[in-house]
Order: sequence, then C-alpha cells, then structure tokens
Amino acid sequence: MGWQQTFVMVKPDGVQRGLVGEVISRFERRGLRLVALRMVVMERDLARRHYGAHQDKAFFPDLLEYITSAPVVAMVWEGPGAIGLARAMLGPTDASQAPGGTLRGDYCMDIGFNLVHASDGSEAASREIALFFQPEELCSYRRDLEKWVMPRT
Ligand code: IDP
Ligand code: MG
Repeated sequence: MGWQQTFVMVKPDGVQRGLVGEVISRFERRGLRLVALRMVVMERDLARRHYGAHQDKAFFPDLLEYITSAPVVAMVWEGPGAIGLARAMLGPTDASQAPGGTLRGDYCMDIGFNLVHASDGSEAASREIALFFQPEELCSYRRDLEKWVMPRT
C-alpha cells in the first residue's frame, strides 16, 4: 500500500465533549504518524470550501452552523494506506449505523454529531490539507517504533 497523507479533524462536538485525546490516541496507537496539528474556529468561508461538495444538500446550512460553532482540531496523519485506514477507524457517516470499535460507533449516535472528519480519497486529502495547512507546517520525521508497525519506507 502506497504512502499517503490524510486530513483528519475533530469536529466541534468532539472538542466540546473532551474527546480530542481519545481521537489522537487511537490514531497514534494504530501506528500512523502525526505530521501537523492546529486548533481553529472555522470561518464560514473555510467551512463552505471544505464542504463544497455538499453545497446543494438540504443539510448544508445546518452543517455550516455546526462546523463553525466551536473550535475544531485539524490534523494531518500519514502512513501506508493512511486515507482508507482513517476512514475505517471513523466508521460510517451515520453514527447510528456505526459498529463498535469505530470512533463513531463507540462515541456517537447521530449523523449530525459524528465527532470526526477524515478525507474520503487522495484528491480530497490534498485539497483539505491545503485548506488548513501551509506546506512548511507539515513535519517530516521518523520514529524508531515504525520498524515494528509498518513496512520499510
Ligand atoms: P463523511 O464525514 O463521513 O465523509 P459526508 O457524506 O462527506 O460524510 O458528509 C459530511 C458531513 O455532513 C457528515 O460528516 C455530517 O457531519 C454531515 N451530514 C451528512 N449527511 C447528513 C445528513 O443527512 N444530516 C445531517 N448532517 C449530515
Ligand atoms: Mg466526506
């Protein structure tokens, strides 16, 4: 599986509920490498661009209201197949259908309060990372433990 970077964001409900550490901890324990992290209250313009694909959906106004209502924690994680790994760790969008063992299945119950975002593909990952981070904000480093959790790179 090729090396990938993905954009992950703890949404306002996750920050309000004190679950930032839990989200980060699960990604760390999976073995993925954190390369950038920033807390921000999203401006409406940034929210509109981040969720541009959903602008014609009925839930779009509520989505903008929710995502701009309180701080979020934006992150970039990387590793082999990081995009698919992150999506699988979140579980399905509708948290009421999410299986136990996933973040959404363990910590939430509603599609409108589903705790965390992760990019759904490589095009989205590049676009979303660029919306939140400058290229020089992505740290390049290695950890000794990686020889025990991922193929040599
Ligand atoms: P994803 O976050 O799993 O990628 P998307 O389909 O991209 O799911 O939707 C983006 C976000 O919009 C969801 O995470 C959720 O916060 C919100 N959303 C999606 N569908 C609905 C809905 O039917 N009602 C309310 N909010 C929704
Ligand atoms: Mg999505």
